[in-house]
Amino acid sequence: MLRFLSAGESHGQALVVTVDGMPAGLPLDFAALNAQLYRRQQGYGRGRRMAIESDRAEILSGVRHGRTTGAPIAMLIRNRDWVNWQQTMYVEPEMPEGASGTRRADVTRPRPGHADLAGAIKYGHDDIRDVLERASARETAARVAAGSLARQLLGRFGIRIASHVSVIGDVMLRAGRTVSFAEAQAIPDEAPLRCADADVQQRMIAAIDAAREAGDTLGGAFEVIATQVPPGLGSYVQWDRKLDGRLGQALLCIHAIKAVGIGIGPEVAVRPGSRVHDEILPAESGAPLRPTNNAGGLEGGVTNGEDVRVVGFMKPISTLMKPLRSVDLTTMTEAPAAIERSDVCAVPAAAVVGEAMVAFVLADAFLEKFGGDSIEEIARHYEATADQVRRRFAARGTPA
Ligand code: EPS
Repeated sequence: MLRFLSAGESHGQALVVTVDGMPAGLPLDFAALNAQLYRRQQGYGRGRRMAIESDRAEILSGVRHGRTTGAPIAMLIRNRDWVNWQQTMYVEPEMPEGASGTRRADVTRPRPGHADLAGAIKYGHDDIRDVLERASARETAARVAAGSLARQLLGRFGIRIASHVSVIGDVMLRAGRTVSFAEAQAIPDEAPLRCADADVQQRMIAAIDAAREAGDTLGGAFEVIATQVPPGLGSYVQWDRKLDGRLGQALLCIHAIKAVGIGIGPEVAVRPGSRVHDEILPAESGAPLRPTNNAGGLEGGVTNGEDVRVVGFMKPISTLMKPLRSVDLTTMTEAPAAIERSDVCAVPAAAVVGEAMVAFVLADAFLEKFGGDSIEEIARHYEATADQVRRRFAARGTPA
């Protein structure tokens, strides 16, 4: 229903993203879109690049007088750093006159953990820059722009999304500590690591400082929470319609994400069934109550009306200032891996990207269930379904 394609290199002119499938008639909040891009740039442990950029999305199509028209929405995010890279990244066969920046030497020593080696083999590149420019996590700015449109669509129907950082290296929230949607939502964008516990956050900062000092990097984990998600998104009837599978893909395709948990995630493997499954209790009125939400709002690949909770586990950034061993591909001899300017830790940024990807997948599933060409049509379908569910449960206990 909803799809997007991005293009752009980390040090090229710009990122571009085209979002297709947005219904007509959605008023867009441009400031909210740019606020999401700003959030992605924050976080203790980012590198110098984030001081250069201040990402803004320019909408080129699909929007008129502030409202979506139903046509594809193309957006442009310029790279301010481009002025420093023109001599390295020019598009023309010959360096254009007046190209600025410096001409950088070829990158020939792949970084373990990055796409460098696999990409150079796959595409036959001698200069690994042809790989890393596109494999860079800079591309996630485009995803946040696309996700922000999806978030605004969901917001029209009361669905909201927040995130928090739960792990940095070996520092983590205490076991069993559940962060509510309200708590995650209340964390200020300026909080250094957007962790829900101030003491834990201080220890996380210390861990990042120690890693920087050691020329090392740190990964971690974040949780994305979506609230007021209507029941019935996704389906159990076919493998590719299961929403948990689609959310897994949405997070695993973010740079450096190596594992995903839904609800209590890997904990399900070690607890007995009685401590995993969320009981179903009768309510005074309305839908049955769930006293716990270990399932993260998904049963059978279908939303059950509880908050959707998804955790992303991120590996440490692969550019190490104290590089690991590698091979120089020109001489095939051992050499330290290349060093590119980079971040020590980018988990808070990944959390914002995670929100965007979850928003995108939820909006896609939302349009599948309630779809229409305009917001008005979708709203009619949405209200009618909500009403039907209300009536079904209101009838409880009344004799037939
Ligand atoms: C990033 C931009 C990049 C890196 C980082 C994320 O900019 P530069 O390479 O100019 O410093 O800061 O990308 C990586 C860690 C990576 O491995 O590519 C961004 O916009 O998020």
